[in-house]
Amino acid sequence: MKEIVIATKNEHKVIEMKKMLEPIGYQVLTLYDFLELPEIIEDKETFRGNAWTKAKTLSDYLNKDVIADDSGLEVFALNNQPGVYSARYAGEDVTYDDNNKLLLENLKGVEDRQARFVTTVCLYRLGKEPIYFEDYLNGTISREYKGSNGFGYDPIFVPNGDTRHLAEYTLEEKNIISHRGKCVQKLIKYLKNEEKVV
Ligand code: ITT
Repeated sequence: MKEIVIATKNEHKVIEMKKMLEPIGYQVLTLYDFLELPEIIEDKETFRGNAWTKAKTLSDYLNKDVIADDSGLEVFALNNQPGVYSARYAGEDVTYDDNNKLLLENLKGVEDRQARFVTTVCLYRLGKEPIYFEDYLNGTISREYKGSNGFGYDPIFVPNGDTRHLAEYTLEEKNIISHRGKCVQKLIKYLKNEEKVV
């Protein structure tokens, strides 16, 4: 069985990835499986740069293959902000609600509320070139909050073609259309095809 490390402590991501990778022959390890980990500074200006930094730092330290992802929200009228700063838009150690409030404040009086979520996954394997997968979820930023599922900007994000806010979706519904869900599907498809070739 091939070992692969998922660079996250997010329980939801762990369960989802295990479910997809184990059936195709991977033993999935997570950051919970290691007592000591290096400090990872996500200081790049792109999602790809941050996903690579996370994956490379861990792979070098653990001497194992690693899958890392980075995600965020790009608002077109705000020059694609908050982007890579999505988690700390309102500052360090802030809540999701602080970030949402600031975003709505910055969009006051703005008519064009188009935005997209982005996920980039980096597959970093020892002795191989890193491979990247990217996907998006397009939508608009609402003026009011709705729903209590999900996390982050979900209560103020309305996917294109729907009137429901993302925080009103069940996890299963969100995974089918989401930037992260689709990106992970691309990764799995790639690994499955590779299996067939080898
Ligand atoms: P990791 O430890 O896995 O890096 P993180 O909180 O940094 O967790 P991400 O890199 O996936 O998570 O996302 C960065 C921020 O972008 C996150 O804190 C949210 O504010 C926002 N975000 C990302 N995906 C989102 C989603 O599906 N729904 C709402 N907000 C999201």
